[in-house]
Amino acid sequence: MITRRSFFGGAAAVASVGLVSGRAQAAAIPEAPRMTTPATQPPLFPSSGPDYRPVVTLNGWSLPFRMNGDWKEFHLVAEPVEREFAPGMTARLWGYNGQSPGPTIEAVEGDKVRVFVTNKLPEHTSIHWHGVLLPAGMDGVGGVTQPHIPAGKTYVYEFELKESGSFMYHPHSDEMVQLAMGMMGMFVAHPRDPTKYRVDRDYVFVMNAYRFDPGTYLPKVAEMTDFNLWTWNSRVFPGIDDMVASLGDRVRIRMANLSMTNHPIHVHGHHFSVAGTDGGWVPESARWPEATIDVPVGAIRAAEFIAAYPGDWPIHCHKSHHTMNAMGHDLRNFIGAKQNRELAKAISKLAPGYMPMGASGMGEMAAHMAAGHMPSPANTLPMMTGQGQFGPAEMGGMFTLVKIREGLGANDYKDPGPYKHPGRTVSYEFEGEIAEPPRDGNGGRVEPRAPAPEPRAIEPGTKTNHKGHH
Ligand SMILES: [Cu+2]
Repeated sequence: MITRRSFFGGAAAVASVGLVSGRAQAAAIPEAPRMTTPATQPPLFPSSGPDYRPVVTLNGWSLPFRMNGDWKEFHLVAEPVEREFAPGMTARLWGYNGQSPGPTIEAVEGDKVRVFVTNKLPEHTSIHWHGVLLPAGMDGVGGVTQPHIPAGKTYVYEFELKESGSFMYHPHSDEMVQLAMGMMGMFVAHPRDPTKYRVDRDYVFVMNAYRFDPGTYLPKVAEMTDFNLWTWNSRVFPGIDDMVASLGDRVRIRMANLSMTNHPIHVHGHHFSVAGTDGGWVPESARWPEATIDVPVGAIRAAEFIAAYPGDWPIHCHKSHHTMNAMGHDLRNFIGAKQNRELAKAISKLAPGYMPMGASGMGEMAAHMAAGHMPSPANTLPMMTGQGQFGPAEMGGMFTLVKIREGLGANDYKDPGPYKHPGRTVSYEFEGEIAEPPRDGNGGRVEPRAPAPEPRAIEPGTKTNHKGHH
């Protein structure tokens, strides 16, 4: 065993793989697998150690581990990555093992967890294990509980999981920049008893916000308030995969928030409740039904529900500008104004990012963009986009679908395609005679009102009756 002092003590101590092997066996450091696709990977069933139902990380993956004696060992590599937010836009971010966010780490209550963290960033970093109960020196606060991990070095975190739950990891070094660059991931601790808190589907994602100027690839890292891309696992609609469930499944969705504002997450067609937070499980008796669960900043809400009704049900942030992409957030309201399409084209050539709002709303603009009538800057997604089976979805940002179908296999996460609505169960156009609908109970006639009284000028210095004037 090497002591903490010698381990953290100097460059030589951590640079040498041989030194680590003193306590971590022959292959001193576990492999650090990388993921290069943003496609949702199948759940990673445990090949050793206690049994659990693994989570599905939306557009992400879980980090493989190895057992070393009774330690469960993982290897995270902090590094620059490329991340496709949705087809048509790729960002240059910082992340872990090839992606932003990093892979989900899954372990079991009671496990001894050892995480090697290699820093391939151009600056120092650290990892804080948000919500995990651990020794103070493993808390990952650069400068406070440990030295920052210098570029090029590898540090080790070791802790025994005292409890199961939903947690996160993220840097506690140059934090505003490193979060704005996409450095974050989920940490899931499964109950030791696999029958406890059992669900049939267990999804996880972490929410973040970015600020991209049109046509750029790097997020602005000093942004404090004016973010314009709202992401789940660094993806935006239509790039966020669906969450699939079989009719009757108990579904858990663990939603973490490392952006700088809250996200009220609304599910259609169902009621859900908070079964756990980053502080632990909520007792059954303390849960209440919701159709919208607010996820505060720096928090996790593990929502649970029974997939009781078949269909394609939206789940999305209820802040309407969070279900839009970056393009054109500076729009003026031109509803009711006539605009010339040629003029719009000319202006947008001079001012990249200029996007006139439609005279009758923005739906018309989305259609123009889709038809190629409107130029859009490189690497920039339309503000409203996506296609449903009945037409344009006119969404973006934090939006996807929960797809519930009868009789899916227990581990079938494939997109089942658009929902086939049975019989006459889709809203339809009324084709009968339409009489003028009565208004104000007088058949639609607007009675002239009494004229408003003439405003009277008040001479300066005139005393008024207003009380409470100081
Ligand atoms: Cu939101």
